[in-house]
Parts: sequence; structure tokens; C-alpha cells
Amino acid sequence: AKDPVRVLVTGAAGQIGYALVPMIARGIMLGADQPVILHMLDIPPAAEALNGVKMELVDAAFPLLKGVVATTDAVEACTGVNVAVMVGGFPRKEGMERKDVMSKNVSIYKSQASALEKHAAANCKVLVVANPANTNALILKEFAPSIPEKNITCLTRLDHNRALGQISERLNVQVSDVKNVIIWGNHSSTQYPDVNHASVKTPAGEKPVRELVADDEWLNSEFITTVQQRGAAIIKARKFSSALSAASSACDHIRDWVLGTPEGTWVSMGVYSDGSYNVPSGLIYSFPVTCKNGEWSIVQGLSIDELSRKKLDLTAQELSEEKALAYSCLS
Ligand code: NAX
Repeated sequence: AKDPVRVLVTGAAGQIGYALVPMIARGIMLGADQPVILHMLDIPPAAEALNGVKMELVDAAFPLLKGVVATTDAVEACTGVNVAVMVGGFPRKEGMERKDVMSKNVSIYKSQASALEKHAAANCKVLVVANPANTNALILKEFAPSIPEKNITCLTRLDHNRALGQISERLNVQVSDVKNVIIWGNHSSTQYPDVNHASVKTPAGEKPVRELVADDEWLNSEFITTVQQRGAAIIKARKFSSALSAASSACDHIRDWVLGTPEGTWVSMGVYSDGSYNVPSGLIYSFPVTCKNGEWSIVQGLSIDELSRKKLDLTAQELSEEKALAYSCLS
């Protein structure tokens, strides 16, 4: 039998945490044959609720779950973890300035970066979910210099999956037959959902999404805004933000990273830019990636048309501004 993998979930008493931990304990993140030990971190006001989640994990009698650590101590939470899913953060409340929210998250991610750097297992893979996800991941990277930058990522897979979902609904095809959409840039409303290289499996072979949809007007406007605004639409409908889809996408992100993407298929991940596609280096930016042997690589050589170029630059611009704001909170 395999040795258990230790998976940290921060903010585990929150909405996404509640949806995510049972998925991990069922093997959805790391595979049906992979035992896990869950490490759950939250803050003292949520300690009792966190303990309740632990009780439910025990009650669910998950065969793969070999242990649960539930704590409000970041060092205890981070010790020995192989995978860290960072869901905890400070939410934007009505009337709060962007800078105030940024400042709270910068201080959280700075201190959790040090806890991970000092106490996580070597080669720990980190996924930041909490918003502003790209910039929180960048702060984590800056303050955990001994963690390889390749190991620090943020979640845009939910946006990627939303784009697959929209195409599948529009064409009335199985979502599993749609592939290779791309989310470029920030996990925010400036992200660019790009279908220029996406295809659908049909009885007559793979066909480009643009050819099948045959409505560039829809693809260039409504499709893009629907994906960009989907988070807000969920809040409006549910009065709470996306949780089950965020949790499921976080599992997809880690599973594909660890176990690999299928041949001929790429996914979107927020990763440290190396300057590919003329995206400024030094930002955590969402790119199309393939994964093999536990490592991602950015898909190279895709053609970028004029409309796309503008959208790639716009979201990079927003990330540069967020980065500057985050740094201004440090001084
Ligand atoms: P909740 O408010 O339900 O849960 C957040 C939890 O984090 C709370 O239990 C809170 O006590 C805890 N927390 C706060 N500060 C902490 C700290 N310093 N250490 C550990 N835990 C801490 O929010 P939820 O709906 O679960 O969303 C969590 C985060 O995910 C938010 O930042 C949200 O904006 C972000 N999202 C990101 C998405 C993405 O695709 N990247 C999509 C979904 C979601 O909106």
C-alpha cells in the first residue's frame, strides 16, 4: 500500500473547505488508491466550527483517510505537508478599500509562506485559491524563497471549467468532449477565456470550437463576459460564492499536476511567468499548461491574434498593478 500523502487545507472551516475536504478524503484529488492525512487550518474564531468538520470527517468513515489534524496553529498545520491548498484569506467586505483587503492578505500570505517554507515536506506543491489568488500566490512565493517557484500556483481551473461548461451547453455536447480552452491572466473579471485553440470530439474527428459554434460575435463577447462574470452570477443566485465548483476544480488542478494531463490536452493554471507569450516575467499569470511527472510546462507556440493580444496585455496590466499595490502594503 502507498504511504499517506499529507494535504493541508487552510480556511478549512469555510464554505470551500467544507466542500473540499470530503473530496480529498474520497480520493478525488490524488487518486482512489492514495491514502491521505488531512491537515486543516483556520483562525481561532472558527476553531469550534473546524472541530465540527473534523467530527464529520471521522463520522464519514472514509477508507482512504488515515488521519486528521485540525488546528489554529500555522506551524502545526504546515508540518510535513506534501500538498498545500490555501483557501483561507480575508474577504472583501462592503465599503472596504482594495488596499485594506490587499494589506490583510499580504500579511496572511507572508506569514503562511514562512510556515510552509520552514515546515512543509521538501517539494511541497502549493495551490492558492483565496483571492486575490494570483497576487496572494506571488506574495507566498516571495516569502518562501526556498520553495521552488515551480511549486507555487494559483487556481484558474474553475474559470477553465466554466469555459468548457459554456461551450458544452451552447453546442449541446458532453463537457468531456470539449478541450483546450485557455484562461489567460488574472483570476478576476479581466481574465481572458480564449477558445481559439479549443476543439470538440465529434464522430467525424476533432473539430475547432469556432467552426462548430459558427458565431464569432457570441464567442468574442457574450461567451467571454459570461465566464468572466460567472462568480458574480453564482453569488447573485446562491447568496454565497461558488464552493462546490471551486472545490472540484481545486481537485482537478492538483490531480492533473501530480498525475499528468492526458496526451493532447492542456489545462489552465496560474504559474510564475517566464516571459512566455510576452507576458511580463515576475507575475503569477494563468497560462495553458501540460503536466508530466509532477511538473507543469507552458504550452508554447500558440498563435495569438490581435484581439487576444490586447486581452492578454490588459489582464497582465491589472496583475502588475496588483503586484505594486501588494508591495506598497509591505513597506
Ligand atoms: P469563507 O469565508 O467561507 O471561508 C474562508 C475561511 O478562511 C474562513 O473559515 C476563515 O475563518 C478562514 N481564514 C481567514 N483567515 C485565515 C487565516 N489567516 N488562516 C487560515 N484560515 C483563515 O470563504 P470561501 O467561500 O470558502 O472562499 C475562500 C476563498 O476562495 C476566498 O478568498 C474566495 O474569494 C476565494 N475563491 C477563489 C476562487 C478561485 O477560483 N480562485 C473561486 C471561489 C472563491 O471565490
